[in-house]
Amino acid sequence: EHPNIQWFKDAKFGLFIHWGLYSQLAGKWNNKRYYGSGEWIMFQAGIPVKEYEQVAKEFNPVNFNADEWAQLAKDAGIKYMVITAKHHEGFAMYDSKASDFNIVEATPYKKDPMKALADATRKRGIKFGFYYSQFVDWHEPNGAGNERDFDESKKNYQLYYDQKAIPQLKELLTGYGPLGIVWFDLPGGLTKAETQKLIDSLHALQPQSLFSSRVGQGLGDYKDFGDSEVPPVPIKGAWESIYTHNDSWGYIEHDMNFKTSTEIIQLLANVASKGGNLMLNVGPDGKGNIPFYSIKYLKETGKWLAVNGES
Ligand code: JFZ
Repeated sequence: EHPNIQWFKDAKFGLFIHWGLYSQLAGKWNNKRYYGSGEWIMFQAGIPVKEYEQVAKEFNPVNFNADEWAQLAKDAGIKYMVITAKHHEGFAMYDSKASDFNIVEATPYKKDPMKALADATRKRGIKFGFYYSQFVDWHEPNGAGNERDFDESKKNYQLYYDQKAIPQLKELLTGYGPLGIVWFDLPGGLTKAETQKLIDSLHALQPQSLFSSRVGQGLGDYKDFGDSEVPPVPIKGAWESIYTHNDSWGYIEHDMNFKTSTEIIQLLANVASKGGNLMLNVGPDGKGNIPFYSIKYLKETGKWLAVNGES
């Protein structure tokens, strides 16, 4: 068991944030609407890498306000936040030296929102963490998942790990203060020994940081269930259920299927009764606004927790 697992076991409620270039597209491409997973639009709409790169030129989240996001989490009774530093699209939402496909180099915004968010959450006693898609990267010839732009038989996953994923993970673990969590996703391309080696080299940078089970090979410091999954019976050990507030992880303009505060509270109670944490996702838009109904229902949830919750 990880020596720093106790805060996580006690946390009960986390906030997941999917935010990237897909947020700018908002579930639409060439006048066609997509539904279900806004962060997969590059894949679903078959957008070529060169065209997708142009989206960065329109991404300018001028309304992003780290203190507002962190305060919303605080008011909602949330104890930890995990935000997408790089999703499958391959775009770094922070100042990365390892790839210039990042928010500072490739967009008119030119700033690193993750620095501000790391500070704003920690200032409020909320643990801060990064989601990082370590294997799937549709932007890179040697990353997994994009067989339309890149020939699979020519891929060298190890090269991608060495040149992008590992350097970027090291940037995230050294440039943003103490991280509560590194949330890996969709593992692949590494043996168990290689995965352990990756974990060890990253834990060496931040021993107190917890790594999610999607680092792969049955490793990781706590267990994540599948999306929108709660175990039927109580489970021992540290674990988390993840849900998104509406139907998509990344922002989709025409997805209005938000859970009410009553539904969120029921979900929290169900997960907590089995001994786990609920990490609920919101998808801010391309301007940096958290959807109106996410703000409304999260605040209502926080009001209820302030009266009826344990702490
Ligand atoms: C992954 C991503 O592909 C998706 O875009 C989103 O970020 C989500 C949180 O994670 O999707 C998964 C990964 C694992 C499972 C299901 C969806 N799973 O193990 O059931």
